[in-house]
Amino acid sequence: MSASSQPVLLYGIPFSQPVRAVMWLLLHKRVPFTLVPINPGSKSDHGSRSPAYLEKNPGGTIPTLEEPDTGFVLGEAHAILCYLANKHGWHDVYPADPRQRARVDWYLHYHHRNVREASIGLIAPKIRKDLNIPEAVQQTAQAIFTRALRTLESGWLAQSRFLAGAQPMLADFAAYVEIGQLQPGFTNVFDFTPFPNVRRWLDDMKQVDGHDDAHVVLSALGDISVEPPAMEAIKNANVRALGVVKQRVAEMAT
Ligand SMILES: N[C@@H](CCC(=O)N[C@@H](CS)C(=O)NCC(=O)O)C(=O)O
Repeated sequence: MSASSQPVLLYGIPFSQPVRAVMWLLLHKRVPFTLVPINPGSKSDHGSRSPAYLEKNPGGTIPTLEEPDTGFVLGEAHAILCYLANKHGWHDVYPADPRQRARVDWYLHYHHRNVREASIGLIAPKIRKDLNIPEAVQQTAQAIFTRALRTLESGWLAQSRFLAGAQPMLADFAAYVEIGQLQPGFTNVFDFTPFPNVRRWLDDMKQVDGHDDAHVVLSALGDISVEPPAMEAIKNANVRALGVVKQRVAEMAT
């Protein structure tokens, strides 16, 4: 960051999987940012469906990135990850070589309606009781997610250590925030026993710099497999995670 530039704004909350992917990349690369809390789905002033937020992101979802210096605003986590990597020239996570880069893009596109279904099938029913997600929708989402995980197990992660090669890239950040949240130690709502390659990859991803700080919200919330957490517990976990992010960003300046 140049002396005169202001930190980028990231709108969202740490419990959101796509917000976490962007947060993690920024922490990993030690880029200062301000996390502006926005409640997903809420029409209140600090909600993703408020008129002010919809002006920034017409889709009404978190995350959104804003550059105060340029006024540039961008939605969609994967577009944000790619933009940040392009802007900063982070070829280690988004290679310059077109074919290597395309392998990262391949996963980023595959993620939606496949791995991303974990949140609909396994997390939202416990965290967002207000959504009343029908049982049939939950089961379909769980089946789609499990099929996608089998694809990762026997394809992507059988061929390489990480999803797009020998080192963690944007594809891995995007996939881990969705898959990793289900592990024992976090929500513990999925049995990974039949997926040894995925388990190896999860362990490798835990070593990636910034992992622990980006996942404070999940370690604070803990196991939700037996009892769905109270709203207050989710709120407290988000508040604690916001505090840690603020602290880490403050440390970047020293
Ligand atoms: N494809 C979007 C999905 C974002 C998304 O689903 N965000 C959720 C929170 S995890 C949200 O904002 N939901 C609020 C709503 O849909 O009203 C991305 O990757 O950025």
